[in-house]
Amino acid sequence: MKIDPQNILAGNQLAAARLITLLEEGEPAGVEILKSLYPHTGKAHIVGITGPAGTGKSTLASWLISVFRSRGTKVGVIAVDPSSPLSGGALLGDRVRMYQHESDEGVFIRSMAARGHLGGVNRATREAALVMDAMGCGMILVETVGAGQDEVEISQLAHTTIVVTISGMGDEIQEMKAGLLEIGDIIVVNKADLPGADDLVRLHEMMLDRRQAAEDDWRPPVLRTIAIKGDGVGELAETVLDHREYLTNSGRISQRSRARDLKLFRQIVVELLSRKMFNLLDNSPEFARLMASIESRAIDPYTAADRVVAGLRVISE
Ligand SMILES: Nc1nc2c(ncn2[C@@H]2O[C@H](COP(=O)(O)OP(=O)(O)OP(=O)(O)O)[C@@H](O)[C@H]2O)c(=O)[nH]1
Ligand SMILES: [Mg+2]
Repeated sequence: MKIDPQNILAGNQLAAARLITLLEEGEPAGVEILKSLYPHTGKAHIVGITGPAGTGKSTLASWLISVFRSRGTKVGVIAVDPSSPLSGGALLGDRVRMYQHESDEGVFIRSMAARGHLGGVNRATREAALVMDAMGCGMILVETVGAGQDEVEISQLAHTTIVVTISGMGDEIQEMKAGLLEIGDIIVVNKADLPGADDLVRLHEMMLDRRQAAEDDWRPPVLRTIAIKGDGVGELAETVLDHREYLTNSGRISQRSRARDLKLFRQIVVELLSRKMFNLLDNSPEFARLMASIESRAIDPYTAADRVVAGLRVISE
C-alpha cells in the first residue's frame, strides 16, 4: 500500500506505523519516503531512558508522557526490546495508563526489536525517531535496557539521557564501572519508597564529584522518584526541559544532533557498501573459489577475508 508522506507530516499514525515497518524491513521504498520527510525533521527533543531491567523506566516514561501531553506537546515513544514480562508484551509497565495514552492521538508508541544488535539502538530505531520527528512529536522518548554495552549508543541518539537506577541491585558498583552513570544527563534513583535510596543518591553524588568537569558543564542532577505514585516525576520532566535549555543555550544541541546524523550516515554507508559488495562478490568466480577453499579447509577464513579485502579495488564498479 502506498504511503503518502503528507499523511505522516499531518501526524497520521497508521501511515507512520507502516513506514516504520518498511524501514525495519529494510525496504528501499521506505528510505525514499524518509528522504522526502528529512527536511521536516530536526525539531524533536529525543530523551533516552535507560537503566537495568525492572528499575521502572516504563512507569517513568508513562508519567513523562502525561506531563508533556498536559503541556500540549505531541509525544513519540520507542520501546526498544520491551522485555518486561510484567507488561505481558504491552509496551509500558502500567497497562491501564498506557491504555489511556493509546487512545490519545497526541501519543504515538512503537516497540522495536533490538534484533541481536549489541547497541539496542539500531538504524531502524534512529529512523523511527526521524519519522516521529516528521510527524510533529516535540518529545520522543526512547526506552532501552542498559545492559552494559549499549549505553553509549542510546546517548548518541538522545539529546537528554536519563539513567534509572534503584537501590539493592547488588551490583551497583559494577554498573557504574560499566559506564552507565557516565552517559546520564539526569540520574534517577527510582523506587525511593524502598530502603537504601538515600545511600544510593549519596553514592551517585560521590561518583559525580569525582568526575572532572569544566566549570560551565552540566552536572547531572540526581533525582529521587517513586514512579508507582508519580512522586518526583514533575521535577524529572522539568529537569529534562532544563537540560534542553542548557543544550540550546550552550550550542551543544546542534553538536549532539550533528553527531547523531553522522552516526546514522556511517551506518547507512556501511550497510549500502556491504550490500553492494556482496552483490558483486556473489557473481565473482574468485569469491566462489575462496568459499570452496574454506569449506575444504584448504584456507583459513582469516586469510581468505584478507584476500577479499585486498582485492576490493577490483570490484569497485
Ligand atoms: N516499589 C516501587 N515499585 C516500582 C516503582 N516504580 C516502578 N515499580 C515497579 O517495578 C516494576 C518494573 O517497572 P517497569 O516500569 O516495568 O520497569 P522497566 O525498567 O521498564 O522494566 P524493563 O522494561 O523490563 O527493563 C513494576 O512492577 C512497577 O510497578 C516505585 O517507585 N516503587
Ligand atoms: Mg520497560
